[in-house]
Amino acid sequence: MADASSVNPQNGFCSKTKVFHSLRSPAPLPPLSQPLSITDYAISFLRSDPAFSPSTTDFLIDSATGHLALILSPTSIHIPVLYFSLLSIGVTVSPVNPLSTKSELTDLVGLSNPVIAFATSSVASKLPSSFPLGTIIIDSPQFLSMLRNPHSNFSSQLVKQSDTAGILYSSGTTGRIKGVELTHRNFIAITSAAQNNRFMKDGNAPYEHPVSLFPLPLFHVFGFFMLIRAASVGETLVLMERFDFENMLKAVEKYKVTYMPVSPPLVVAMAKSDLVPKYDLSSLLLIGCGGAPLGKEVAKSFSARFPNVDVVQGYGMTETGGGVTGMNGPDECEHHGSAGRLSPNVEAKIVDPETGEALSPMQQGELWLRGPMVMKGYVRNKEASAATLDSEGWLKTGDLCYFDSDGFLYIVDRLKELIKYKAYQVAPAELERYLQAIPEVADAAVIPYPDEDAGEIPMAYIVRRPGSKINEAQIMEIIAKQVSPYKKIRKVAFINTIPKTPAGKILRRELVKHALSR
Ligand code: AYL
Repeated sequence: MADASSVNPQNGFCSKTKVFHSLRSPAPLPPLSQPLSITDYAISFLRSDPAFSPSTTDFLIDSATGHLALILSPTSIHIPVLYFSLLSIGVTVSPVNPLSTKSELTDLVGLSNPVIAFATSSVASKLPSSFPLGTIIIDSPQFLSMLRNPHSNFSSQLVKQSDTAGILYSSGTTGRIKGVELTHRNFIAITSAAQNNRFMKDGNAPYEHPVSLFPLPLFHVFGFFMLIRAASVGETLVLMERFDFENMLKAVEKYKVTYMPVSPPLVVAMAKSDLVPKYDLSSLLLIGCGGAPLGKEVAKSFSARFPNVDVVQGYGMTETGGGVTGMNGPDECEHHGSAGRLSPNVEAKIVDPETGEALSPMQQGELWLRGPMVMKGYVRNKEASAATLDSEGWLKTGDLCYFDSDGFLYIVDRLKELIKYKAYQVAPAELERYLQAIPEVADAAVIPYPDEDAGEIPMAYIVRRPGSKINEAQIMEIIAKQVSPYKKIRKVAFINTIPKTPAGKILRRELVKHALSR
């Protein structure tokens, strides 16, 4: 920790240590030795509501505590209760995209080793059948009776903050998908940092009747974090089972929604769509946008259409359990291109990727983060964990960034191998594996290609085997059958050789340049 007096009060930069600190006072955290689940930490507001009693049967407490539950379900009103219940009895929660294919699910199950699965009847058949405690169907009487059993004698004193609370999935900076291990302490820390960050343009006044609407899925870190945050600040939550833009507008009007956490394509749609003027959206006060870059021009055209709605960006990663910047002062709404200021308890460094040297404000380098919200590591993957977390606890984000002289973070580019289709992660290495398995393909590489609606789409460069006439549509169709819809390859180009380093690493930047110059 830097000596507080050496930290610049304007931008949080400590010139001695080259570390950036939050300008806000540290958020208080409970002593680490106190047994505490994220449920008990977050839901004090809900506990005072007599209608709410998260519970599970004693069967689960005896047999699943300390183990992992896989959850495969579209958003439903049962999901928050299920997450909070399982977390309260020390079951690790691992939510998965319900659109995943069978082979993707087999990979994930192999990674995280669940003892039980919870799934809706519409998707359960995609799961392997081999869970020791079976599969519980969420839309069944059995599940509902579990939720209605309020008399569990489990002692929440048994959950330690250092226990694993969630395993979410990310491809990290390189390679294929990994299980991100997040502890109760990680979620307590990210929640405590977010608890006091509501603000309005004219000061720090909290909203009188906060209502938030999630158009985002609850299996992704953004939704998971926003759910815990909303519970912990006592917001009314409006959830959407299936995203539909017009239904979302209707819900804002009907429930007088004040706040929406969204990803960039939704800000684009709100700024442009002809449906917007049909609805009374005057309750909206704040849009929090994160997960992928939001263009400055998009933010400006949104603000022109909604002059009374603040737009702030937040930056975060699965590996930090939620957002580590954003909503840390009213002036963030005036800095459209920035991802906001650091939240309490987060430290940051900007590191020269070549020399490893820590840099000053206005200099670009890789963003490194440290704080109690940073993941424990990638589950059963020591190599990737060691490459991402250094011995001093710094998380290497793989994002090229800088801080300006007022402490605002700017995300310039991605150094890591990651495509963001909307806010979803697509790992090039995973698609390359599928492409290389096609007999007519000699070699392949996948890169991000810019797209107005999605931000980026996965594009494949293919080297055909001699004599092969396989075409763009055939390649796209073969892959579409094997992956979740957001991972589909949406553009293909043919090339004679894939450019590589002498060590065999794909030179993706060269391919991106090539794609853009076509
Ligand atoms: P993951 N601007 C630009 N890129 C961003 C931003 C942003 N505001 N936020 C995230 N990214 C990119 O694990 C960046 O490359 O989590 C980062 O390394 O799917 C990567 O997305 C992480 O992708 C919030 C705000 C949660 C954000 C999030 C994280 C969602 C994405 C809660 O309040």
